[in-house]
Amino acid sequence: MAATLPSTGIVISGSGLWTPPNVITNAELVASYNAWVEKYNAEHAAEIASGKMEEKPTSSERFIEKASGIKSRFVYTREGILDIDRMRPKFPERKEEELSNQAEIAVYAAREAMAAAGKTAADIDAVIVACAYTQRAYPAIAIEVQNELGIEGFGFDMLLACSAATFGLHRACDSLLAGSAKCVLAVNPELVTPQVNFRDRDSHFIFGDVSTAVILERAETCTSANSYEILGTRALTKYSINIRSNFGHMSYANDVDPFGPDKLFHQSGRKVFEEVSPVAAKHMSDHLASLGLTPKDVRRFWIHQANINMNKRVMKQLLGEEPSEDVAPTILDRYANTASAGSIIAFNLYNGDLKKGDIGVICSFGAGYSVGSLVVRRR
Ligand code: CO8
Repeated sequence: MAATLPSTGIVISGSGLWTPPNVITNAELVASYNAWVEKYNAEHAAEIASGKMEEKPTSSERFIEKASGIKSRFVYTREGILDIDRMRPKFPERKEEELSNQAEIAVYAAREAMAAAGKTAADIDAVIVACAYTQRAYPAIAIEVQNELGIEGFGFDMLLACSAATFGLHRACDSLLAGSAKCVLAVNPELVTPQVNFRDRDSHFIFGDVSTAVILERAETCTSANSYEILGTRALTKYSINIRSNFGHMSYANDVDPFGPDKLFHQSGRKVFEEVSPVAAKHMSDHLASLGLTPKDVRRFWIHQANINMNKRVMKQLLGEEPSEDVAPTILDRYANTASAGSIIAFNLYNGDLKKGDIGVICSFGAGYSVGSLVVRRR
């Protein structure tokens, strides 16, 4: 490790996590999927027998756990997801005067992060809502969150799929460095189950809902007993159509089914696995080197949580060996893939034991493709 490390002078002074109260296990998900497949195949028995249609294969708990490491996921609501005549969550539409579902979960995590950082609304002057989807186009969810918390200043939404949270932290850090904000609340209300195709065998098991939040400020204003100095941030994007959702405002004018399968999450999972893993490992290695650090100098990696095998591969490429849970904790077994929030959940749950001077890396990777990292040091 270099004797003197560079620093941005910006700190993470607190984080928050809202975990939904509802769980769906792999067994429940597979039972529902397979019941739907059985019904589908029975309804199309004649076309399948004549070769006009292919029989749909069943899903399996064994495959899901082996291929992804996911055992269960938290969901905002279970209602509708396992019902084979619906297979999507049921969210009663709220009145325009009511708090939106996404702002509601953003506020839960935000309040926890503010308490951890010892901040009140009066201390904060910027809100970034960074996540894979926002439930409406405008007004920005961030402005609703700002209003609900009583924060003066400005707020905006930012979409970048799996890297939204880290890129949101980058924007927060840049705003603090530029002096356009003095204390930023960056929130990730990942309400993703409405975009999961629960009738797609390849991806019906991948996602869960969650909300995370982080407070960033200048070191001079930080009073938190548990804070992390940001040594540097690094971002990379490279266009790929291998993870995609075509849902958007153009659907109304496209004369297509606005709820068709391509409007939901879909991916070529194997290609993503092969293409993104080496990029993520190189990204972290290059980022650390630019700061005078090596992967071995890092006490803990809080990395994106999409797939256990992918995480192991990225970390093995980086460290030359598989990391222990202590070095790179896993949360996806119980949370599944929570879009951009995975690395922040890991940070929230597993940072309290680090000692002054310990180095950590927060890193996300996924759709875009995109990779975002922050190298931090415990204060
Ligand atoms: N049950 C049983 N068998 C199955 C199932 C299933 N459910 N699904 C597939 N199989 C079979 C296949 O048919 C195939 O059979 P065969 O060998 O006979 O052809 C076999 O299993 C192997 O299939 P795959 O090669 O596809 O399986 P993998 O080992 O690659 O595992 C994964 C599939 C788990 C999807 C894996 O490829 C993966 O996780 N890849 C990484 C993808 C990733 O991380 N993507 C990130 C996406 S998230 C993101 O960027 C944020 C987007 C915004 C959030 C959206 C929220 C809705």
